[in-house]
Amino acid sequence: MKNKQITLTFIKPYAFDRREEIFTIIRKAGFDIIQISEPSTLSKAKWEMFYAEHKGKDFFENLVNFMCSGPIIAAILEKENAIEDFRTLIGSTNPANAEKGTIRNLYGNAKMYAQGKPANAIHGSDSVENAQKEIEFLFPGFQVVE
Ligand code: 3AN
Repeated sequence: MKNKQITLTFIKPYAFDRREEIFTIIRKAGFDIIQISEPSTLSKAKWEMFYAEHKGKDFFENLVNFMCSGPIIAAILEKENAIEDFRTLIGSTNPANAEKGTIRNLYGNAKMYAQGKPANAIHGSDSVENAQKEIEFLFPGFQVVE
């Protein structure tokens, strides 16, 4: 039996208008979209909670201000080895360092990122624990079936 895994993604402000193209890339890479949210703009307080682990870092204020500046669309994705494979598909955090052809390379804005606006297009959970926490945060009540 294949070992399926789920991960959490969202398209960030600035890349939101390119969401259809981005979801096409995600599907072509073999991910099943098992839940997708309505577009929504979350409050600064919500983003402060989501990114609580970065509180106190120099980029934190820019990060939460940028994230509440426009809508996101979130999705739960399923695939074998989803977490690691999705991180590979999106590329490095800074679009300037994101490998050619990755989503952050194609849809991030390195200039804005360098100016402190983290326009790196997309989020992907970095561990099983964080995927579960993030899914509970953005899809409250979603049942994670082991
Ligand atoms: P990733 O999203 O690649 O897992 P994290 O979790 O380290 O990266 O950081 C969360 C978000 O915070 C990133 N997506 C990015 O928007 C922002 N960020 C992280 N590190 C920096 C940094 N050094 N300068 C500016 N923004 C950053």
